[in-house]
Amino acid sequence: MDTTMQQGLQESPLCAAVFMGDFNTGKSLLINALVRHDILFISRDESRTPPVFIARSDSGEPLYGVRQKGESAVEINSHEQFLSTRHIKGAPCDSDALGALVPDMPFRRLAFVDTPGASTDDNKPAILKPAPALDNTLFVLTTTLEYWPARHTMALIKEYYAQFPGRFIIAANMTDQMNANEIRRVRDRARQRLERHGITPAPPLFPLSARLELARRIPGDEYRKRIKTEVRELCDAGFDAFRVALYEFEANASLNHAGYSLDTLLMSTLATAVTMSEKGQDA
Ligand SMILES: Nc1nc2c(ncn2[C@@H]2O[C@H](COP(=O)(O)OP(=O)(O)OP(=O)(O)O)[C@@H](O)[C@H]2O)c(=O)[nH]1
Ligand SMILES: [Mg+2]
Repeated sequence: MDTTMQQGLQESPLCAAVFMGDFNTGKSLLINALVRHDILFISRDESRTPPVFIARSDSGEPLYGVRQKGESAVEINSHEQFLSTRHIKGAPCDSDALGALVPDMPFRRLAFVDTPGASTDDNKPAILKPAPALDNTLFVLTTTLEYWPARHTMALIKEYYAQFPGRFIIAANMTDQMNANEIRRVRDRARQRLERHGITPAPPLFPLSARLELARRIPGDEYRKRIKTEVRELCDAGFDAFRVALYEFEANASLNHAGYSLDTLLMSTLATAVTMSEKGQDA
């Protein structure tokens, strides 16, 4: 490989899907469902985890790492350490980025970024601004089917749509909590509703359930059995369409790198852009 090509490799920004949205909307569970592993910390409380960068590993067991604030090296962690790295009341978090390499994950080149959920005034959403490091990035606003048209969600949608046209989609999670008529109604009218707010052409909105998707691979799963067939089918179809949108993004991205290491993930210009935008969000 000649030097120009190598430079090209280094400069090509990471191809990634960045998940953002309110806390407790299921961003982490959604990524677990996509990569088909229980990698990320899941909680009903605000998780206050630093941004997590996830990509495929070409071998063996999952690998976890952490980047400490101000350091340029990655430390390897156990899964337990990785799961407990977050802001816990009274104990500030010294890490600004976490990484995981997942074997057999269905996406070969697309990396995933889980960002801390936003909630109250003191934890406003860190909205990313266009930058070369984000040129290969798809933004996935994660909300719930029930609350997606809330005023502040609509404001976030507008903002991301304006900043990243054509690279922005909406995952309307927890669709398993709604009835079939309601799901179809939202699904069929979301476009109109977005366009009424001046968001034209509307980005795709996928009604889905991370919870049901994770259980899909478990034969006879009790949770899936409890959900009405019609609802389950709508959730599965929504998730399949969402997965296809991610595969299409991956297939169309200009990519030329061979594989990821925790270093290439956590020292990437994308990781820098995401962690910088989280600055000032610390507890
Ligand atoms: N019923 C149902 N519950 C879900 C679904 N997705 C997530 N949950 C639950 O919602 C809660 C929050 O999920 P997380 O994935 O931790 O949410 P998050 O958006 O990552 O939250 P933060 O990291 O705090 O921003 C957990 O209790 C999940 O089990 C879903 O599709 N259906
Ligand atoms: Mg989370």
